Amino acid sequence: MSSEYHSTLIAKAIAEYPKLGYSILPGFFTEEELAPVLSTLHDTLPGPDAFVNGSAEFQESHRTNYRAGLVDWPYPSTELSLFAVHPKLIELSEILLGSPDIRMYNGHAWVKYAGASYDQDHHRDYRGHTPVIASQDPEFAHVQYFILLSDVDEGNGPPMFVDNRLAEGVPMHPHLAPRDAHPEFYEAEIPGVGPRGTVIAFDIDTFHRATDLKRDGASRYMLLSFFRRAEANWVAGPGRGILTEDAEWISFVENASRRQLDMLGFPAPDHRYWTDEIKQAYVGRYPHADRSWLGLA
Ligand SMILES: O=C(O)CCC(=O)C(=O)O
Ligand SMILES: [Fe+2]
Repeated sequence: MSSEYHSTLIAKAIAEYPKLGYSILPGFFTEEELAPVLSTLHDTLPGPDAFVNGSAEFQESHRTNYRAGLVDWPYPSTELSLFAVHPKLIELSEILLGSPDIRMYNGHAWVKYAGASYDQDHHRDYRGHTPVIASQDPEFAHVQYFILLSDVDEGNGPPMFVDNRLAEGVPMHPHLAPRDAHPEFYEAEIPGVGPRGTVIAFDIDTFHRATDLKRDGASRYMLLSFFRRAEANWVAGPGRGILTEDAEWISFVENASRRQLDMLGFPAPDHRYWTDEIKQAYVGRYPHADRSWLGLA
């Protein structure tokens, strides 16, 4: 986190994000940091040739459902689950949300293939994040990340972003900005391209859209991770959530740092919640988890 290049990316995000509503950070994650994630990626998502070589049924599911390649956090790969709350993302979120008191509230891993159709109108994403309306008050801020796990260029479906200053005064509802209503968004849109390891941070009120993968045989791998201010607890994705007994969840907890557990809302180590009885039961529930922060050996 201390490299000079990383510091320039943080400075870029601080300068751009409040103004544009998004910031594209190429090479945010190094090849070294990506390696364990890429080597286990296909435990969670099918491979790049899965569509081309896939059964008629596989192809049909991807053609008719644009989310067919989407898997909700926590993932079969623990490396990937932990990556969703990578210390560098936590650090960036603290900066962009303006507080250390934050949560990771949902995430997805998503593969897309040329041949399926993904093209969207510009939209804001809050409907999938809260049953109410996203607030633009900084105290209740969200930040969304698209983390590119494959190189993305104009040929493999870059997401497009609209400078938030163009959307000033546009009410939060309805969430869609169709082409005939807002042609200026489509004329000025910026593609979210970059080499794998690129992180795109964007705000909950930022208009953006998906595009088709135009190059034959192309695929695109992306991780989505969403953070919010802790107090904005009306925000939570409709994904699998954290109330799960699945092996994916248990493995995540048992391998996460204490700071990563903070992101999921685990009470702080010194919180009065932690009675001796609760500590013992917690250790029973997660037998392989670090317990040193509970004062237990
Ligand atoms: O996958 C993408 O490029 C963007 C998808 C998106 O914005 C959405 O489905 O809401
Ligand atoms: Fe979206």
